[in-house]
Amino acid sequence: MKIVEQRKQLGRKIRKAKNIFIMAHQDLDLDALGSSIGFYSILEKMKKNCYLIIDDKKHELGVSKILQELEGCIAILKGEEIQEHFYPRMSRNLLLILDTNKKELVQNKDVLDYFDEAHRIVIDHHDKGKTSIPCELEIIDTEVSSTCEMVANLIEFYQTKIDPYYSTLVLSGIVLDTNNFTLKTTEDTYYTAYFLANQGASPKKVQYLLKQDIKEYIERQKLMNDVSITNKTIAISKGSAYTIYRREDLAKIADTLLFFNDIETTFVIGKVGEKTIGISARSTGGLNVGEVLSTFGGGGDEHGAAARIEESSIRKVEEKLLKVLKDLEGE
Ligand SMILES: [Mn+2]
Repeated sequence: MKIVEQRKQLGRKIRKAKNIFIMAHQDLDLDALGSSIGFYSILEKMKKNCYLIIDDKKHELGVSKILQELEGCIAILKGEEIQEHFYPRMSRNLLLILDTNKKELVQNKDVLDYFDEAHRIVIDHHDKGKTSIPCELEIIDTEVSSTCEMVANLIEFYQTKIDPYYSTLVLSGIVLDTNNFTLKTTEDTYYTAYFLANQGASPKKVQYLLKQDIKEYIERQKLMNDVSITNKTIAISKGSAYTIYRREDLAKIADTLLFFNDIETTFVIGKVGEKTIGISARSTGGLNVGEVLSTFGGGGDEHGAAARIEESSIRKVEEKLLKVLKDLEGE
């Protein structure tokens, strides 16, 4: 539990700060939002002025339910508003970056410039890459299921009394990122879920937050119409050449394909823009999908990875993927 090991440095920075801003990745999901709110409630108990920075224009279903329910309970700012209300770069401002460590993925890139390296903290469970945000303190634990699990460990360590509703939100991030405790789930993950349930988290409410839009679901399942199996264990699925999918749809189908017998690695290829192809990959181990997709300029780790390829086609990307897989096999 890296977050508990590094809690002293973290605590020191938090104690010195007066205004603390929490910013997660674009296209907030339940892990990004749940961990932000979990952290927010720790900071509130420490009597800090805290703010959530949200610039997303559209929210997924679960996130918009939460934001509606929380209306008026938490302080939310747009990135540009920081400048209006606070002196940027003031030494008592602190930025917490959650559930991502990459510059291009945060809610608002400009916000990074308002804080120098000593006043930025990254807390994340994704691998680092070329575009990782420089900061004095980073707590990155790729062994852990989710950022929510990290924040829950901190809540437990500090024995912060958190509202059952907030515990529910933190649990929802764990359920999302582990795909219902099927991926990256360790005994610690189950323990954390137990801890949160003990704090009043409601599994029923988590299921409500995870409910999906049926039309989007049906659209997304079409990504499974064209699946081929290579080397008995690798499933490669392709989207229609006429449909543009959301990145998270590719990821969700990559998760789903892992549910099938013998399948250990999955790749989902689909259009994510007019001429942009996305690939999302998952693996239960054996084949390092982060390594595979790095040949496409993507990033990730052995369990999950993604890449975007500009000016390409599904067919070209599939051909290259098959070649990369063949080369790896020969090694
Ligand atoms: Mn996450």
